[in-house]
Amino acid sequence: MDLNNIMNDLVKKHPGEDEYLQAVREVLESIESVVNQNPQLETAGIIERIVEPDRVLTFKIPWVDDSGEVHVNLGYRVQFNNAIGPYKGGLRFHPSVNLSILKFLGFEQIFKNALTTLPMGGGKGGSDFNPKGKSDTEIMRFCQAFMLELVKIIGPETDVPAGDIGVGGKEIGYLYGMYKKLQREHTGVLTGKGTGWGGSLIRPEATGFGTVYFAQEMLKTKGETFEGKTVAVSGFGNVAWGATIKVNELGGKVVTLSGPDGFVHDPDGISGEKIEYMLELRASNQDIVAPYADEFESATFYPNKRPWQVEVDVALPCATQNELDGNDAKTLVDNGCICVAEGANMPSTPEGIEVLQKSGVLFGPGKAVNAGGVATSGLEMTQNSMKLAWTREEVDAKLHHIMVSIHDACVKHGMKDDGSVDYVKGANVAGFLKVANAMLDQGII
Ligand code: NDP
Ligand code: 2IT
Repeated sequence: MDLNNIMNDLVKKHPGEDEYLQAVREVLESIESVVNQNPQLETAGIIERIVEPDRVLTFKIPWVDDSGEVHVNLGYRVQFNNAIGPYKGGLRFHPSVNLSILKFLGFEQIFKNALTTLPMGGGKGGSDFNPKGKSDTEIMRFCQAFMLELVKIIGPETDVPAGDIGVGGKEIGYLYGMYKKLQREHTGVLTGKGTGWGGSLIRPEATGFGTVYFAQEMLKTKGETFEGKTVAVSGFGNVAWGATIKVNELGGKVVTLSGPDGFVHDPDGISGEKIEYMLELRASNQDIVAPYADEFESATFYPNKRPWQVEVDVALPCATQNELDGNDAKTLVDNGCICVAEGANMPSTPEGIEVLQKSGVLFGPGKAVNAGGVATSGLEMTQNSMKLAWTREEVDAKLHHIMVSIHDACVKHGMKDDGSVDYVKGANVAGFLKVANAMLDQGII
């Protein structure tokens, strides 16, 4: 089967949707041999059906700011694939949000969710609303206005949104409040809820913890651990925070954080009160990481630069898509980096991935590495259904187990003749096979 034809058709149908096309291309390149070995996939049109979302809801969100001015933002929910469970995936509030970005994220989410071993389909949503500088009441009114539309297509057995960039516990609370009022029911329709009203313990930490658990397994394949390793983290949000905590616990030293304004280098390591300060920085809604270097004199701020120029053993990109390119990858390799594990979604460009893989650096793609966030969302859904709450230790043990099993799946499907592991291929093939087999069983729908 010629996957190039499918890709070319998609490029014609969706011109300019670069991030979406980038994500599809990477998966199709990885699964080519599996598709050729399984002709029933072609007969059932699996590839043509899996690359298009089931449906996309777009809507406008009018809201009023504190000074009485009216604003109109765009809102979206992409319901991509529900072959193995209800649509599941986060909401992103960021000015850069557009359909291409949400389709790329929704597409990745299908395979990521399949890897978790839990019954969740793929979806994503969000808005071009910019939370930067907004007051709490403005964020509340915006979330309420957003839910007035989103409510029409979500439900605990249909589609279960969660957080992503710009959407954390606070926003989930406001969204949930409006859903509950409109539907007159208290159900697990969103994950990442407050732990006093249905949220799972460990969910805030889960993506970062899972990222480091996965990287730990990658390092193990080379007889290495985090003990004594220097680590570059990008971003300073939810994922960066969780990853920094766990690297510290495992004896490693995080020496960088970054924001859209540049990065900070703290050679003394980001631990203790400095990790607490990350939460303050994030809550300030100011969109900049620079104040860290004013607060802690061991740190230096580098405006408009990325953290990949710092000499480290391990790099954990935890900010956003396409933040680590071919040149960054080359610098990391030249500086002796042995492992890059993606806490963010698609942070490395295709050129970046190629440089890392060709240089023998352990490279873990986001859909495997950062699956701990949505996996713990799945555990939150389970607890909500059972009307039970598990302890921190129980959830953490399940998260750890899931990350090890995702690593095993990547090794199983990505092992190369020379004994090294192509984690990109492993993750794509394992995730794809699970969803494709479910689609085969369920007929042409
Ligand atoms: P947050 O909003 O908590 O943090 C995002 C971080 O990235 C912030 O520090 C943000 O700064 C920074 N950032 C945004 N744009 C840029 C940029 N262009 N350059 C450098 N830094 C930037 O989001 P999350 O931590 O939740 O998400 C981070 C990544 O992890 C995203 O790719 C997301 O899709 C992915 N992810 C998140 C999961 C979750 O459970 N939250 C699960 C799996 C993946 P600022 O806000 O100041 O712009
Ligand atoms: O990209 C992701 O996996 C997330 N933002 C988390 C999604 C979720 O439903 O928990």
